Amino acid sequence: MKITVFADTHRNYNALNAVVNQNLDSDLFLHIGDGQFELLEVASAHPDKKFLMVKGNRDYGSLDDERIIDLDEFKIYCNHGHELDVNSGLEKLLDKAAYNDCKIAVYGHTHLFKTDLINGIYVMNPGSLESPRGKNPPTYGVIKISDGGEIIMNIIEYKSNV
Ligand SMILES: [Mn+2]
Repeated sequence: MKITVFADTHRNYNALNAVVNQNLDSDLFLHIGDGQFELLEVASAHPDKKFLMVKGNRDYGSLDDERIIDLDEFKIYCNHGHELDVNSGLEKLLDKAAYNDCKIAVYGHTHLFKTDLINGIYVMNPGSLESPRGKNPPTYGVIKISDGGEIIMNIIEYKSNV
């Protein structure tokens, strides 16, 4: 299984669209907030693909603040993170993931990519496709889950095709 993860696209439709088209073999596209308009536009162009998102602090309306994706082997906890104070640490995110019995926790908001394994929970921030911080390039994330349940997380630098 392949899950392509992005966050904080902040109206950069072109980058989001390119990443989706570069990863059409994904079983799921996951937007971790701050990009509802471009996500809806890209998703509507791919009705055969599965897209999910959570609400960022710059998103509006009745989107979910958190989502728990229940795969067969384990669950993924998704939260943009602004209400979990991710800029000052991951304790609340990890608590939420553990409380909800999730093996993977995905967040955004900091615009700083990260992959880690903390207290048995795989953690990913895909970075930002629009305004990365820390002198990083624009990035997104890919989570691959093998048939045996092995979890591999990668951060990938976004490069346009043109
Ligand atoms: Mn944000």
